[in-house]
Amino acid sequence: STVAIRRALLSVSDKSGIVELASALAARGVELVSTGGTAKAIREAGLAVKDISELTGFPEMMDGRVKTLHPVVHGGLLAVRDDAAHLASMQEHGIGAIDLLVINLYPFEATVAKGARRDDVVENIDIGGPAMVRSSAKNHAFVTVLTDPADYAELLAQIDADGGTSLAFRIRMAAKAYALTAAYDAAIAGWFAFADAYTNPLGAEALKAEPFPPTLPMAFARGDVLRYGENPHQTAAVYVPRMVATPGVPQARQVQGKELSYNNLNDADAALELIAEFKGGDPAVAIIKHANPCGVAQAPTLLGAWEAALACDSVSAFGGIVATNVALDGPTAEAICQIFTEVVIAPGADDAAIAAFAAKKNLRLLLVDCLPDPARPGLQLKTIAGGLLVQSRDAGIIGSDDLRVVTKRQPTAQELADCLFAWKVAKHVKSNAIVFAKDGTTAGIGAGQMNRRDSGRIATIRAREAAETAGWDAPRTAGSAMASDAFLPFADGIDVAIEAGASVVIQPGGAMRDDEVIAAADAAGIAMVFTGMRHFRH
Ligand code: 93A
Repeated sequence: STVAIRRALLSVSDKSGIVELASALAARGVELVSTGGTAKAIREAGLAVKDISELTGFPEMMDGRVKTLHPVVHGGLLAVRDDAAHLASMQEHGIGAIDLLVINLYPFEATVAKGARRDDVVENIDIGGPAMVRSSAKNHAFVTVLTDPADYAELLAQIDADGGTSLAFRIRMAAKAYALTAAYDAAIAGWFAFADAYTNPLGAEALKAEPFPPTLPMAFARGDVLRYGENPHQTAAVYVPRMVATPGVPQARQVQGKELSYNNLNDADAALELIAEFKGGDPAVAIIKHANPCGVAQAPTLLGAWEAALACDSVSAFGGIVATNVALDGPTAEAICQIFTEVVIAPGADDAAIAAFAAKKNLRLLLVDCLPDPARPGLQLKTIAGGLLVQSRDAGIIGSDDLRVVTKRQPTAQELADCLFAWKVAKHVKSNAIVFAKDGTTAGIGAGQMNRRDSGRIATIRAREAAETAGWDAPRTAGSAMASDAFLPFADGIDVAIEAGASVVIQPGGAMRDDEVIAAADAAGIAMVFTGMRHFRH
């Protein structure tokens, strides 16, 4: 199964090591054929090389778009060497066998990465290269294809040892070749679906017409392999888009601390997405446990926001994930270090903050360049038995203009502010979600229950315990806003708000019994606003 190399086609964009390889091949009696730039480099080194145009009888044309797309090239790569009919065709059409293809493709990803113009990116989509890679790899019984300079030395070693390449080597190189073309096309598809659509007016226009790109799974590449998954008996890895449109936790810089676990990544993402809702606003802190917030607060200072967020539920905050919407400062970092924290993620940290965290060796400190845009488009994936669910991410944002007051009593400006705060948090709480908030601080959060009343009860209990711990006269739910992530189906949904002492309710509305729910609120003197938008999160 050893195949001797008599003629080689060299066509590389990355020319590292190519002159050395060409000279080693020439020294072993191999005839060299090459495309424009590669031929030039080899010729300049004083070696004999035939131009591809001499083989094809056509000039390299159309800015190089058509150089190797010709039967004399693909016939030479694809012909089955022991098939009489194939040999007859070669004879008839003057096609010579090509035994070795040395190639690498136009640098598509590098061109995107350097922020090139759209037409430059498009020009860097290699067509002839992948075609030759696939032809050679298909015909690996006879042809060797090298797509990586790291394999040049092994090729020469095989030729020197056995006079040619082994089938095992050719199969290994063929597998690598198809992995390359698959990844290459995935990157192109990913660029069209993600990067181009979000960075280019042209691409954005196209996305509007096709708002749901189907080109998605191959757009991801495996990143880090994790120690284990959600539990130690599960294996796990992070996959990152080949074209990153929105940097997130996988792109964050880890300043210190242990390796990130699967749960760390998941929780840090929940923290980052929640705190991004407060991008550009007053300093805010979110403390996350098991992907749910246990305390969120916004205050004039970051330290104030931390203290308020912690006071919401200091029991659950133990071992939590903390996110801030502004750069960390020394006093806040020192305060965070007072309790056991798994991960801190922030858009920057000053020297004093970095120094404070350094004392906590295990704490993972992650810094991002900027917070993601909560309104950005994007896709969410979830596997189910036998399939994959894909949906656009929940980018819905409610402002005061979107609210419809449905009760006799109009909410005050402060109540409306509390409503919007509670609503932002509720969007990031697993359903069923009930969130009480007052003065820019969550008062009680109830998450993930199978009925809304239980979530309300839990939120109330949390608020009562927080008051006991802090020594407040009353739970913060008194005079608070209550947010419900989905509509209150029955009038008794208001009971929880009444019992907690809430003065205003924010909810989507749209239930069959809305009239009864509104009447119950009116009877209790509670103001209520409808958002017209639901935020289920499962
Ligand atoms: O524009 S192409 O898609 N058309 C072709 O026919 C073709 N043949 C080889 N690009 C083509 N190539 C690529 O040119 C190779 O994949 C390689 O990356 C590059 C080498 O060109 P040069 O030798 O001129 O530097």
